[in-house]
Amino acid sequence: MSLKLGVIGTGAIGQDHIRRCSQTLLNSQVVAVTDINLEQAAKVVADLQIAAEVYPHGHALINSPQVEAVLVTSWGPSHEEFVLAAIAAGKPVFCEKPLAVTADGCRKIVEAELAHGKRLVQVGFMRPYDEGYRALKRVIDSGQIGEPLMLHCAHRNPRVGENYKTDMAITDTLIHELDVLRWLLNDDYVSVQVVFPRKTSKALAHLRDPQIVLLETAKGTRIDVEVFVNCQYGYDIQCEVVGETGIARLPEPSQVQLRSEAKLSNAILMDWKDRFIGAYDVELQAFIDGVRVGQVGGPSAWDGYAAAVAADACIEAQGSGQIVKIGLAPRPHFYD
Ligand code: NAI
Ligand code: ISE
Repeated sequence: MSLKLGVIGTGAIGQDHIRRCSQTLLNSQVVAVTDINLEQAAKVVADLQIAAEVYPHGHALINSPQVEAVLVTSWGPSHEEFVLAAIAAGKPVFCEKPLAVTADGCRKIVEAELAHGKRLVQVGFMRPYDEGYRALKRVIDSGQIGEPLMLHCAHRNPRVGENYKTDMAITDTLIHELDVLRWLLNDDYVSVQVVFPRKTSKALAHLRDPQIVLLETAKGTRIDVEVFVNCQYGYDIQCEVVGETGIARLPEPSQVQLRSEAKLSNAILMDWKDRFIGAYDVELQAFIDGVRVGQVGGPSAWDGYAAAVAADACIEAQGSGQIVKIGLAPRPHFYD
């Protein structure tokens, strides 16, 4: 039997996830959708030719007996409310990043899940499902480059819209590194500083872009992440791990190498949807399979909380220019 899913939020990633759950993945069926823009929700149902009911709001969808599990793909500030409602209804919930826009919000979700007594939440951090990051982790874990000492990373988007503010470079963009680098290194962050290089003329007046985020982990590994969201040339994710005896780099997504007109070239992708398409498929199939056997896994509410604690410190560091401590409480055994 297919898992009956309800999707809250039919914008860019909502549509993408509805398409993949309806057309690409196994054992899932989208039976309910909603959005504050109900016309858009109805249009998505019609365009994708799925038999899904449009609900008036997220709470009606969560509490519908038709819905067995919930996907939250609405704007970040609405995530906390919907995830808490899904936990209260005892329904598994896949929530796009960020789990909540503040660490306090994530903490409430962790506490609600602990009180429920069983994992219900998977956070949409897809990078741990990306083949390239998985290969990089295998090399680190094998000991082939010794202990990781430094990481040089970049998160570049071609451009962003006018609603994108300076703090979103942390909560919307860097949040992926804040999650995946903890997972890659099996370590937690202890401090952060944010520095701003010369501003690009391609960014709108209100946005400070690029930024360099300097993190330190509990084991003493130093990480620099360049966040540059108006780089123009492509969607480019880089990660280089410098170890004691060697260096390991995140592989480039595979593209045809072209010899033409006296040039040797490789295309660079322009869109996050294409760069991580395989990872999105695998993360959601894992959620569906997990729910069907009663075992939700993958990035947890605790991982969402840990990333949010670091994000809060990064935002403070953006404002002060100082080194800010990152204090994460010990992880409850529930999340081991
Ligand atoms: P979007 O703006 O294209 O779509 C968001 C949709 O949510 C809109 O249609 C809006 O009307 C709807 N919405 C807002 N509040 C709502 C509410 N209270 N109830 C119902 N619907 C509501 O944004 P996008 O790009 O689809 O992002 C959505 C979420 O997914 C964000 O949290 C974003 O950070 C995350 N995201 C994750 C990505 C990833 O790589 N994992 C990539 C892109 C987005
Ligand atoms: C977007 O919301 C994403 O999650 C993308 O993966 C990220 O690259 C982009 O900066 C965010 O705005």
